[in-house]
Amino acid sequence: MYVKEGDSVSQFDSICEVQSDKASVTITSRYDGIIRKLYYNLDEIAYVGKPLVDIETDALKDVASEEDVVETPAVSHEEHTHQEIKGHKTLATPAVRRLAMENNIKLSEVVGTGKDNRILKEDILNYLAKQTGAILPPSPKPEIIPPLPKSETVPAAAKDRGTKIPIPISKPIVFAGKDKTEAVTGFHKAMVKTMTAALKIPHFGYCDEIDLTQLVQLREELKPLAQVRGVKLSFMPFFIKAASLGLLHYPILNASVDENCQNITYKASHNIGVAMDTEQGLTVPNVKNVQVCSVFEIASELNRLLTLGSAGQLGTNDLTGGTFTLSNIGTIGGTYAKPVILPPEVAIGALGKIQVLPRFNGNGEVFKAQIMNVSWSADHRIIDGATMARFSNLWKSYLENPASMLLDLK
Ligand code: CAO
Repeated sequence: MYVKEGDSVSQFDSICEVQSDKASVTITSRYDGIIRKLYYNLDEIAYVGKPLVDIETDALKDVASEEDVVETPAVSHEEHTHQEIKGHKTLATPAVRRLAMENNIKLSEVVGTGKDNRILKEDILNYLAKQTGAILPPSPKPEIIPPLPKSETVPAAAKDRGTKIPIPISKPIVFAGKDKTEAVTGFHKAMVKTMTAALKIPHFGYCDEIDLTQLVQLREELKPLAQVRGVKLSFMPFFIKAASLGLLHYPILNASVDENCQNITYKASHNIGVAMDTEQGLTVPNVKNVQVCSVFEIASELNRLLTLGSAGQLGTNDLTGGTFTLSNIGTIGGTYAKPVILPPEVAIGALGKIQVLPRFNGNGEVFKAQIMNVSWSADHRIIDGATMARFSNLWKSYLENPASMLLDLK
């Protein structure tokens, strides 16, 4: 809530933040005036179409009584509004305008790539990246790029990833002897809806371990190159691209079924969802059209989604249309998981923590291997175990021999 009763507001001033089960949206004032009534307290549930706030406008003050106030209704979607700048109208959503405002960007200087030249979040982020690099991680100067590591039996990159995972130091939460009840809202509400629907799906589980020794080394080599181009390269882009290459052979895993399981729709796009742990809770934005993206492009898009996710600013487009999901719980910890399908999708994979473990090489010698476990869940009504296993084998082969991906990259 950005205002209280009695406050003066101008057009486009932020009034409050509304979190739906899909996205977080800033509601702005359509009028210049004085806030006369707030219909909700912080954290209360606002109803679509019902008034959110009464604003007494200057025009009404002159000619009308106290009751003549303008109601700003709650909206369930991103509200599209016009902004008059330097004599021409700029189309942008309140969330986009807020992003621009927070970064001191004049909307009139940004080229909108949306419908009717509407300025999208992407346009602001691209503008920022071009102007200042403020949203993307800062690029290190070329001279500090370390030389590529030499090939060794044990990769230079090999290190116990387990020790790298930060343990957050948070205060214990104490309820002082009294129970606390609160409404389930926002992303949690979305989780209730999706997971209740998922319960109807008979899940088939399949797990395996992946030797990422070569990939860990490769990423270590590519990370500084990506950094020079302003992008943080984690393991996810490789996991995502390998999944897409696998889906090309097993399209049934990138499909959806209708409610009564009468029809299967094979999706043309590989819109791969990434489970993201944010301050607002679990959310799953997706990287669109992975089948035509390079690993670098996926990394860049993931950076954008992570930036927006941590700011609670993911838009509806980023959060809808997913066709397959990966959940990298290993960034937090754990070896195995039991992922739950996100309907209408039919498959999901959970990735465990990469650990240094002893394994045997082809000569029977023990070496330090970088091991990660994967746990798949698939809709057993339409996907059989053998298909899931074959897909997993293919995904695993790309990641265990990352050079083999080159053969299939377009
Ligand atoms: N094991 C060990 N380390 C890992 C790892 C794994 N499985 N996956 C990534 N890492 C490393 C990264 O490489 C990175 O290391 P560097 O700083 O050396 O590059 C570090 O962990 C942090 O990664 P990141 O979080 O910045 O980026 P990411 O792309 O690897 O992960 C995301 C992004 C969204 C998957 C992650 O932030 C996240 O939210 N994970 C939790 C997902 C979750 O909650 N799943 C459960 C859903 S069901 O409730």
